[in-house]
Amino acid sequence: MDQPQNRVFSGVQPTGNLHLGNYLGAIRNFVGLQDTHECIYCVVDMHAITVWQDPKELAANTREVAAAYIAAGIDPERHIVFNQSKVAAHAELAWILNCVARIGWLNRMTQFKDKAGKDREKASVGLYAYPVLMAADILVYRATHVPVGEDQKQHLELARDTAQKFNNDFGAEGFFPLPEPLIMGPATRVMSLRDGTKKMSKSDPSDLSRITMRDSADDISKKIRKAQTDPDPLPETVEGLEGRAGADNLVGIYAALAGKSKAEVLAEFAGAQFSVFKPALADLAVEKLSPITNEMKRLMDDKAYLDAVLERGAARARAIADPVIARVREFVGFI
Ligand code: AQP
Repeated sequence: MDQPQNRVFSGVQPTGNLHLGNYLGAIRNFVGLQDTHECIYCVVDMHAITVWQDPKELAANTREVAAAYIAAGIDPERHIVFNQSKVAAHAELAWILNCVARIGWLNRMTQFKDKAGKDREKASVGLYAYPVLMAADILVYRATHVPVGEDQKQHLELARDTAQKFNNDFGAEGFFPLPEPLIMGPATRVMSLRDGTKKMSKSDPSDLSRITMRDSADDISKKIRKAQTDPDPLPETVEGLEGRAGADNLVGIYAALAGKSKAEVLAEFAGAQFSVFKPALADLAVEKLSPITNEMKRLMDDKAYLDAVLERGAARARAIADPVIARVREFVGFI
């Protein structure tokens, strides 16, 4: 079986409130890889149900992520866009890898600790095993590269460890590649607008903490105006942002949206008060996000088109995954 050299796999959960962090940390980078890589972009609905999802909302949110991918510039004709639950090989490989990965590895995963919180006993088994399903998602396509935000780095390491152990245990040297994370750009970790020390996230109870991909121009301006900062003007150097989490976050967002480095942004705005910088950031965010938001809305009204994209993508995904899973069954000794 030939090993592809440049195959990208990544996914986003359809859990609603798709935000600027998902866009800058992941989706925008997905777009940029299309000319150099063979890309498989998944709406990971099986990951979403590791915490309770209303079934009707899950369906709508699945279409929303597909619409965001396409509106942001992913071409579903050249590359593969589909939702995970349509391709059974993800679940099948996840079970086998559950028997390869070790409990000690999962016990170290900080995302589970964060998401399960104090009530760990009541978290679903799926939430705990989530990183193994993620390993299966990647390995079932023998993907070589995985563009993700910073928060997913630890899960990627677990995927690499799992691939390596499978290859060793079953005498399958080189069968699963060790996937490389691609953590790209100045916004690999966009922080909450209300608390610059916390990641911007879909589940934050405060809507003011995030800019979503559905926000109107007014919403975006309002949220940036209310973003937490400090009374000092912007510094001249990146070092000057140390200990100023809110300011650092806004400069990082500006840099990512403008396609500049933080140093370049500071060269432009050094000494500026937030009363000057925030409106400039709001204008830039509206300029970059509004065309995507409008296209997303248009696509969301065309349910038949989105469903057809996902169906076709799933058929193409199965064509890659099925021979891999067939070979895995042989390695394991299933007849
Ligand atoms: N704040 C962020 N900054 C940069 N990248 C981010 N990503 C998520 N948040 C940020 C990246 O977006 C991709 C998809 O994430 P996901 O939807 O699969 O899951 P998540 O990381 O759990 O997303 P959230 O928004 O943080 O959801 P909740 O609130 O449920 O925890 C990934 O590549 C991720 O790195």
